[in-house]
Amino acid sequence: MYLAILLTYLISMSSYVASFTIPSFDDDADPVVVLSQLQELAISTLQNSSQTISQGCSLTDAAIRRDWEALSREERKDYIQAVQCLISKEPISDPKWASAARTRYDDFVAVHTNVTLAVHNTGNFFAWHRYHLWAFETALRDECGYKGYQPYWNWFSHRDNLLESPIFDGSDTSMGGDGEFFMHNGSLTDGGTLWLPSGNGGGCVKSGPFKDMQVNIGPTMPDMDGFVPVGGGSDVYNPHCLRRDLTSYVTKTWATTANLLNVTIGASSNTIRDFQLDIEGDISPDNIGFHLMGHAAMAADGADLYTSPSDPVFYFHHSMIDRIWWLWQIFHPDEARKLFGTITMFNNPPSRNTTVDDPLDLKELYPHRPISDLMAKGENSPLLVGSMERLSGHLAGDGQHR
Ligand SMILES: [Cu+2]
Repeated sequence: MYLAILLTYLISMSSYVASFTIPSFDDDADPVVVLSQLQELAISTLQNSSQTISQGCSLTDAAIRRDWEALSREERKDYIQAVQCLISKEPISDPKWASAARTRYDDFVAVHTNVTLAVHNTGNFFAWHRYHLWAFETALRDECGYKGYQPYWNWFSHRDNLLESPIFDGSDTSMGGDGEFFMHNGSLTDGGTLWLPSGNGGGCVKSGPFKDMQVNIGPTMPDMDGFVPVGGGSDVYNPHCLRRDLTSYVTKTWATTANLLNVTIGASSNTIRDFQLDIEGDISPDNIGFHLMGHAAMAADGADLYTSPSDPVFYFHHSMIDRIWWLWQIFHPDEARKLFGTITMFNNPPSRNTTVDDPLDLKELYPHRPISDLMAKGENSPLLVGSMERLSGHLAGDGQHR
């Protein structure tokens, strides 16, 4: 994850500005191929920038987040086991703000739920989710013996049929399959302004390792028709089964080469403002943006603005969001450490702009770190200094498919 930081740090320390020629891409090309070409371009940009990193780390030392599809069966099982381990552990969050949390896994749902209005459509959106993701990954590693890093969901693979994705195929090396069929009339997403058709699920996940998963928090603000909110957030204990309605319509419509190119090197990529508005779906009424897209494709628990980390695929989705931010940062070094937005969701109520000194709030679960820590502003950043095992990047993106 911090490879992005390292890169921007590197660039800022030198008068050398990464230069590269952007090859021309075709909107009709396969988005999976285009994404791996963009990644190669990013890596070679990094390699050409410098060989060493000031904090004693180098490109070759950076930890690597990988595509779930590139993991072996054994690696997938190790990851699944680590998540199940977190689910089996006691929570450590304070019941004063997380009385509904019953497991260590729930701590991460509860904290997201608790700070939702301060971390979406705000200036800290990318950085807060980067920190939350790192915290979850660190818990898997430090508390559950996981040796790898958080895998990501490449939205462009199996975009036409999510049921075929190794993440969702319901096999024993998946993150569970679709929900059972539940009669409903689609979902109302994007703040209730856009109707999306139903998939074939909507009920409890009934296949794969998470088929018996109990969700304890939410729904607080679900999009799916017939999925009734309980009122309240991390203070309302509402044990229910994990529900999904895998909706390939969503990925088919928006996980396109044109949208990918637009946010990484195209018209929406030139400023942090446009990049962020595009990812969060606010730049064009025709495009819900990659962030909402991933959530809406899971639907049900995974699409709840507040409690979406209830679905473990949340972390796969946000790992991919983080990867796109990382790619964008490499291609736009002058914008890479800038922020766009205020400290309130959609600036409502009106508030000041976010600054890189603002703390990222994970309650008492992890230290409140300034945003600059996650963007390599400070040499004194505790996350950067000498913490090799904490570094994680996206170096070997796709690897071999097995
Ligand atoms: Cu979120």
